[in-house]
Amino acid sequence: MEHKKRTSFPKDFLWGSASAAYQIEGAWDADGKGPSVWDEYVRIPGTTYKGTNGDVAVDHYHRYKEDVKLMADAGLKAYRFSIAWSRIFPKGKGEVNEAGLKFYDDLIDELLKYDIEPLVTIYHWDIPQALFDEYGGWESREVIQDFTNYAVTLFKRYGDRVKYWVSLNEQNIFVGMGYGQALHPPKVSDPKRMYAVNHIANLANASVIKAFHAVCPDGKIGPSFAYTPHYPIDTDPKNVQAADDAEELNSYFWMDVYAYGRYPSAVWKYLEEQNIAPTIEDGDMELLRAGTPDFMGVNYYQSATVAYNPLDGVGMSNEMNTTGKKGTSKETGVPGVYKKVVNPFVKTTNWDWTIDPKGLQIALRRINSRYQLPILITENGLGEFDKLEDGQIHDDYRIDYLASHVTAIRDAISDGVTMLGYCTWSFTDLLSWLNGYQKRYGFVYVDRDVSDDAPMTRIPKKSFYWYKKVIETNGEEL
Ligand code: BGP
Repeated sequence: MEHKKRTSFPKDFLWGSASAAYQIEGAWDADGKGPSVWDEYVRIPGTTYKGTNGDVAVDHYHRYKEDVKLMADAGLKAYRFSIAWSRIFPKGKGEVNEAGLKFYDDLIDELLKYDIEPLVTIYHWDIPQALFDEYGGWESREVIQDFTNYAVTLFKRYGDRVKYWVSLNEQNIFVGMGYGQALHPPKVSDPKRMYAVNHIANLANASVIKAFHAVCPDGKIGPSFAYTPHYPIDTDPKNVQAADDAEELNSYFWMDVYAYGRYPSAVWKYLEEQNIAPTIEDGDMELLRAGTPDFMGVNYYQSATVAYNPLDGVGMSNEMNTTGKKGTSKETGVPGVYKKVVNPFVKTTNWDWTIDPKGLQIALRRINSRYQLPILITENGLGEFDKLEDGQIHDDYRIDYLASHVTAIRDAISDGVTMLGYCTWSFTDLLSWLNGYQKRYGFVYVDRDVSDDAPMTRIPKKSFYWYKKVIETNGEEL
C-alpha cells in the first residue's frame, strides 16, 4: 500500500542492537564457566572459516563497560544480548555459578545506568556440553526441565530489572543447521532426528514462556524466529504453489506452533508420509497452547525466491558460502516441494544473501495478519568486509542497507503493524559463527581478524554516527 502520509515511529520505540554471548564475550572458560557445545565444535578441524572460534571473541567479557559506554554514546535505547547457559550452570543443571550470575548483574546495571533497556536472550545456541554428553542435549525430553530451571533462575535474579526476554534464538536455524545440514553442532544430517529435536525445542520454549508468565507477570517474552519470506519466481500456478509450500514448511511450521500451539496440517501430513513426524505424547499439545508469546521476535536478513521442484529434483546442500566470494553458494531445494532460484529484482551481498528491504515489510505484514502479535525485530543487518582507511570505516553500504530497512519498518507501521522495536545486528563487530571475523556487522569496528592476539581496539564506523542521528530523530532522519 502507498500512504499519502506515513505514520511516525511510536515514541517509546526501542532502537537497539543485538549480540550473542558466544560471538562477543570470549573468556570461554573464565570464572567457573563450563564448556558449551560450540566451545567443543569449533575445535573439530574444518568446521569454521580458517578454524576461527569464540575463545577470546571480541573480549566483551572484560571490556563490557567500554562497550556499554559506546552504546550510550550512540544513544541506544535497547541492547539485546544472550546469557551463556554454561556460565550460570557450568554443567547445565545442579550447582549455580555465582560468578556467572554476577557478570550479567553487572552488565544489566551498567546498561540501566545509561537508560538502555536490556533485552535478554535466554538461549542463543550454546547448550552446555555436559547436557549433550549426559543425554544428547536437545534430543532428550530431559532438556525441557533443565532449560526451564535455568530460565527461571534468570527470571528470579534479573526479572526486577529486565522486562523483555527472548526465549529461543532462531530455533529453525539451530535445529536445521545442527540436525539437517550438519553445519552446526552436533553435525548431524537426519530429518527424523531433526523433527524430533524440533518438537522437544518447541516444548522447552513453551515451558519457559509458561513459567515466565507465572514468575514475571508484568514482563514480555517471545521467541526470535529467523524469517525468510518466500516469493514465487513468476505467476505460473505451480511456482506460486511452491512458494506457499516453502512458506508452510520453513515458516508457519514454527510460527504457528509459537502463536497457536499447533502444527500446520499440510506440513504435518507431509512429515507423516515421509515417516519423519515427531512423536506427540500426552500433554504435549496442551503445553504448546499454554506457552504462547507476548510478541513475535523476528530476525530478518533476506527473502528467498522459489520455483517448482519435482520429486526427483534438487535436494538440500550442506555447502555454504563462508568465504565472502560472491556466487559460490550451491543450488538447494526440497524435492517435490520447492527449489531456490535467483530473483532478478534483488541484489546480493558478498555472502550471497539477498538485499531486500521490501521483503521486511512483507514479512511484518504476513506475521501481523496471521498472528496479530506485536513484533520486535530482534536482528537485521549487513555482513560485509570493512576496510580501515586512515583510522576510519566509511561503511556507506551498511547505512544504505539499514536505512532502507528502517523505511520498510515505517511502511509496515503505516500499514497498521504494531512494532515494539528494532535491534540491528550487531553493535560491535563480532564472530560470525561459520564465517570468522572478516564478515562484519557492527557499528563499531573491532581491530581483530583470524588471530586472537590482536589489539581489539574499538573504532566507531560512519554508520555509528548515522544510527545516532536516526535514534535522536526517532527515525525521521535517515
Ligand atoms: C543469525 C544469528 C546471529 C548472527 C546472524 C548473522 O542467524 O542469530 O547469531 O550470526 O545470523 O549470521 P552470520 O554470522 O552467519 O552472517
